Amino acid sequence: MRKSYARPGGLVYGSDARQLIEEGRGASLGGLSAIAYTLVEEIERSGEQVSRRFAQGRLPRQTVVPAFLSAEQPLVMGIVNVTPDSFSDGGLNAEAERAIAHGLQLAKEGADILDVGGESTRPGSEGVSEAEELHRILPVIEALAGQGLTVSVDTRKAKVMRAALKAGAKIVNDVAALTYEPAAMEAMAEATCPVILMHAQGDPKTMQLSPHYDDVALDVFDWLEARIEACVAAGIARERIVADPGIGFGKSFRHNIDVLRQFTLFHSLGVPLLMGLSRKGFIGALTGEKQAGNRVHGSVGGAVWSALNGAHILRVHDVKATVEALAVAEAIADPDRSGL
Ligand code: 9MG
Repeated sequence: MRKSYARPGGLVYGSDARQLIEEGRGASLGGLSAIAYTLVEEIERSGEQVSRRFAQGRLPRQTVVPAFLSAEQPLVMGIVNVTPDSFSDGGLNAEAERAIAHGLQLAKEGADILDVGGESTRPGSEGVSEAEELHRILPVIEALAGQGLTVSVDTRKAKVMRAALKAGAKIVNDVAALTYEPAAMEAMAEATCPVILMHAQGDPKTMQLSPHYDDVALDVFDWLEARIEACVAAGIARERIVADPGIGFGKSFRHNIDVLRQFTLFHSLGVPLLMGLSRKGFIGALTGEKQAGNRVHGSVGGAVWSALNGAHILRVHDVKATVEALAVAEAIADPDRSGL
């Protein structure tokens, strides 16, 4: 089967981008006001053959940035894991107390969204029961949302989605893109909140054993496109959907690099994009840092790359470092706007 794709290129930033967009000589990347694309890589795939050439052109579908995001700069989503710690004394939900304090600290550092999750999705990890997941996350969501903070819930399960929304979460982040159980799609069709659909090949327990793609960026694109269409058909408005290529989820080192290098391709989906690469294994492979906690600098480098390629949300552990790095990149691109 023959299929065409379009990957924006020739990117221009800041005041130059605004001018090109205004004059119609460039188009807004992902609906963002400070990034313009001036070229499109036309990609044709037929069986195993892929041809590529840059040309003047526009994407078939323009992303409209919904009100919960910003058309000016990416939002920073801080990661709040509520998973057991071997040092915990087993006291009255000590994990929740620690997670709440951590979430408040990330908000202080500039996180726009706090992503609360109670089930590890790291490679090789086992799932947890619905009851355990709820026990872990509900007090944390209630406390953080109660402080007026925007909370997303990181879960694959319908019952957890519903309970989290009731407890004050405003966004659902699903690493299984509503495929874990049919009820997840039903829960989201009944809700009105934004939903993040992430690509994964396989499940967390086995996904890194032997990931395979014909062409990783195009295969992930096709999969996300099909998921978006399935969600729209099920009654989830396109305006509620954010797509995420799922770095580290059933992808080798080289797959991750290829997805990141061609990240602008995903703007052709016509929905906002999330990038999550913080502290992941491929950053460790590139920097030589075996301990995830030592991967801050490499992660910030990847976050800035993603921002410059039009990510609407960056999911990160290290909020302060990311916010500061983005401020530098934004000021260089647009000094007049940053009040310099
Ligand atoms: C929960 N989680 C872990 N990694 C993630 C990523 O890259 N994206 C999203 N959306 N969620 C993630």
